[in-house]
Amino acid sequence: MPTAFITGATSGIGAATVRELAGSGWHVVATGRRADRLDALAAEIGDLVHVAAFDVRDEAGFEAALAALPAPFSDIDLLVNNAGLALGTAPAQSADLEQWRTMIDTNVTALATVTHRLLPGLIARKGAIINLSSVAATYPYTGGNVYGGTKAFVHQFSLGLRSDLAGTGVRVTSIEPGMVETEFTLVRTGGDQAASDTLYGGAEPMTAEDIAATIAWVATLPPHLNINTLELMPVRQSFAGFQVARA
Ligand code: NDP
Ligand code: 8X3
Repeated sequence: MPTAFITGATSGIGAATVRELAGSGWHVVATGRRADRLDALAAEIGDLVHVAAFDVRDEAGFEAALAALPAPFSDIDLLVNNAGLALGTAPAQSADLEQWRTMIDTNVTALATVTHRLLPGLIARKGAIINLSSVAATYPYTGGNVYGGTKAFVHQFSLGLRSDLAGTGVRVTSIEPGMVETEFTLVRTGGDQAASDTLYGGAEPMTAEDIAATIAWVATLPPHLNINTLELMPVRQSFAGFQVARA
């Protein structure tokens, strides 16, 4: 069975994707900063999972984790670039610059670094890359500023990879979900459970398992077929109109 390398596997979409792929017999490298979460995942799933705790922004930590991968986990067929976060909902003019930097470092720089490092092996194995973008890449909303910008990068980077990888057999997909109830809003609000419950309450949001099933579907399509971009929303979420700040 093939091997997947999943960033951000300690919660939400990443953890659900580990369960989904390992449940189908894949070998999975599950990564993230919270080692206790990863250990619990390994204990739950067993030998099909290899865990590696590192901060995705720490290139040396990432390299050390790669160097420690035993066979068959070292032969990566699928990279799921899932680690990411939004911080804050303030408009740009009152946003925290450090939060902007953290989002850019994690969602853009680290994602590009991981991809660059794993590309030679993915090309050798005619593998696949699945990147987690967002509807925030396409539809701006107040307070989305840099988060949306980072996810627009992920979208366009995915398409650029498709161009560059022409003829290699490597597939690249940008998955672009709307509301998925995970720890995402807890992280964004600094741990405000009430804010998270209010956002998702009555919205019938998508679940991490919904997105994991989509990732698994994309990853197991026939090798001649590439989903470029896949946008998903809960039925209860849709678009609002333009705003006009009248004089
Ligand atoms: P969660 O907060 O539940 O999971 C985020 C994951 O990213 C965690 O495993 C976290 O691990 C990891 N992560 C964050 N920062 C780092 C870091 N510096 N180093 C390593 N790992 C890191 O959120 P989701 O599951 O919802 O988010 C997964 C992806 O999906 C993100 O890229 C997000 O932007 C995207 N997305 C989410 C949507 C939603 O509505 N929930 C919608 C659209 C896209 P740890 O903290 O242990 O390091
Ligand atoms: C997460 C979805 O709408 O909160 O990427 O930006 S949203």
